[in-house]
Amino acid sequence: MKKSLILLSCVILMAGFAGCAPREEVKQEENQTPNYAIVNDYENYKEDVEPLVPLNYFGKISLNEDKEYVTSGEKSLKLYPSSDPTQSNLSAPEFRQPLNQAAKELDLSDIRQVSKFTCSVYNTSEKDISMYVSVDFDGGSTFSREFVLKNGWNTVSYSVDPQIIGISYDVSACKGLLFGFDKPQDGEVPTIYMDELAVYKTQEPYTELDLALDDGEIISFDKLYQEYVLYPNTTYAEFAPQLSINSSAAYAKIGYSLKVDLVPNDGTYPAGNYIYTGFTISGDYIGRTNFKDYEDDDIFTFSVYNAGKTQQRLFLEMFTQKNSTYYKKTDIYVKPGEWYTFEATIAELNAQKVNGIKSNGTGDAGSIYFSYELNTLTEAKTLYFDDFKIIKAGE
Ligand SMILES: [Ca+2]
Repeated sequence: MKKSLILLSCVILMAGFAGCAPREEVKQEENQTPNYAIVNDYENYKEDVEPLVPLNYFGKISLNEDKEYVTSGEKSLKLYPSSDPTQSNLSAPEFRQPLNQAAKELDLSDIRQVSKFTCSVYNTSEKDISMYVSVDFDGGSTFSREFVLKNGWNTVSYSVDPQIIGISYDVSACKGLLFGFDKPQDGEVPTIYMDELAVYKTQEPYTELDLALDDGEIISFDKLYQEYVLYPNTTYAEFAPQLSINSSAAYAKIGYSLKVDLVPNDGTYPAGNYIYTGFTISGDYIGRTNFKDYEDDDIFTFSVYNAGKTQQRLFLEMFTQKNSTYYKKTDIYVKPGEWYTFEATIAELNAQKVNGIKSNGTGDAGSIYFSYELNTLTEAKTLYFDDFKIIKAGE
């Protein structure tokens, strides 16, 4: 579960983690507001536990009746995130708590007014364990945030910023909350209890975030929200590239740039076995730039710097909003210590045939994916990307 936690450093999305804060006081204050709702009190197997979706061979999820592990009502949720030790390549165990719960006629999937989710979690282990929380949508999930659970009861408070999430996802249709745990170490599986999952809302009307791009800008990494539209490929979770924003002018074209730390293959993947990983600039975000409005002669450009010791080959793939590839370039070779600047006219981007059909890809421009061979990457390497923009013809 290494979904680039680096990106969480920004205060906008930071969680408040109350540890063992005085829960009773908080409840009395906020329970009375109309903006509080119980998502799940884990009281009834059929309605409260059965709809949960275990992922990555989670382990066991059941209903607990032992009062010692209940903070509200009569029962709570019992979790045993054993994963499946025979499936070594699996991501860490997690489960999804749906927000649209048909059995209870409770639909909380519109999170536009949500300010935070809270729950009580009991860790039976003497050791601290980590729980990872994120919100899940049709197009993927947000970066997970880590909560360290002490032995005994913990209050978890997971703040969300729908405006920021709304740049990349449809915040009116959230599939649910994802709760994840590390894979068990040395066969030690902690038993965890969860109760009283609640949501707090605001009365603030929801407005989409003003993207306010500069003329021709696709992404410059200079605006605070832009770090939230980048996603590492987590297929090979331990080797996912680490994304962060660089503020050193030495590695930027203008302002800030995107820093991508490539995590080398430590021998886990054999050299001849071609596998790729990389990162994405969100399609929802690209769709909200002016990409589609440019003319055939206008030039799309970006720059990438290789701070490593050896040349780095990159693959660029551009997708439509419907996720079909319209442009692919597989021979981007970035020399060490140099900037490589990509340039192609809009016409060139749209000239390739996809499934035999010449596309108008930029007219429906979606995500942009950069990838590289993981199997042959033996050196930790840092790349910097910057200044994705359109230069109008003749300028
Ligand atoms: Ca309960």
